[in-house]
Amino acid sequence: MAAALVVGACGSGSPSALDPKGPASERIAQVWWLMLALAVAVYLVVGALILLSSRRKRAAEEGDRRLPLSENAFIWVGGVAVPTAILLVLAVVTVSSTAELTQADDDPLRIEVEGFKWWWEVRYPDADVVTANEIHVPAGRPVEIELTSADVIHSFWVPELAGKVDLVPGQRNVLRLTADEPGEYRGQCAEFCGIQHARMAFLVIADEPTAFEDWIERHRAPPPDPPAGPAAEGERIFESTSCAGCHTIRGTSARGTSGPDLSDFGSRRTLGAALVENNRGNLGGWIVNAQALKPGNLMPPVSLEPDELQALIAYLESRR
Ligand code: HEC
Ligand SMILES: [Cu+2]
Repeated sequence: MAAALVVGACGSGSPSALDPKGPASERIAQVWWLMLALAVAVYLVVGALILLSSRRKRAAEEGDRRLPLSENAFIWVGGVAVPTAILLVLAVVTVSSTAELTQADDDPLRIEVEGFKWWWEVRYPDADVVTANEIHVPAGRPVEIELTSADVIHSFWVPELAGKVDLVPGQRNVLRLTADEPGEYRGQCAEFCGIQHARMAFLVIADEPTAFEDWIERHRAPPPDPPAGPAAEGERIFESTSCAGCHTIRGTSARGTSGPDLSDFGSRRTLGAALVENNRGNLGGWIVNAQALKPGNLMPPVSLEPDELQALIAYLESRR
């Protein structure tokens, strides 16, 4: 019953570790199913023994003292041999699976992810590209993600692609994953890290390999020409107000590091660590008062004239 409920709850809507989309999660799902099968088998056998023992008692009262097994043998088999065998099988399977999951691949794509309260910085050290909250990877190619944290312990979890690995300040942990097919895979911080822990999500976006190369090239190309029209005014406002103190935009004087890099913000699908869709309405609402969408996050409300807000929106959406 409990097992049926768990399986039922896992099958719907939100990403499930039982719906693997890559070799690492596939392996984890296999171990999960094996554990479930063994647990169900033990449950059924114990249930059957309970029924049997209730019948046996009645038989004994009637003077029939035949036993299928001596009491000692029963304890040795049911209490020692069988549990040892089950635990041994699970130990071998989990240890060998863990070893397989941590095995280095040849020529992986290297990515660094740093956790912040409550968002993710994403760096491609070999291409000198920095972005946030959305991790582009080439489908079919192994990826090696080096994880660390700027503040407290976070945990990186993309259920459809891999297991969880913690991001620990001052330490570098490695997670290896491959996305078999192009697609969008939702990730989530899986270690309680403060008030907006639940809204510390992200996307892994697996692109066709050529589309991924294009994406990297676009991001490492020299910064675009200074924007024109309202976006130009937006850049001036961004650089001359508090925004630049917390955010970096490549090719401008904005070099802040306490908020996400916004160099490519216009090409992101989401806003606020995969909280809402990135569109003009949500962006305007976020800039004026990010606290309304994500209470307690570390971006303060900003007071702006309506035309300044429009200019900032035009500017950020122009950065792709
Ligand atoms: C005190 C530092 C600080 C200031 C000042 C600040 N921000 Fe932020 N900003 C942040 C932090 C921190 C986040 C991440 C919040 C989160 O998701 O938890 C953020 C997130 C954002 C995001 C969403 C990024 C994403 O990909 O999710 C945008 C857009 C943004 N800020 C724009 C601005 C603009 C425009 C200004 C100036 C009007 C500004 N910020 C001022 C700290 C700041
Ligand atoms: Cu977190």
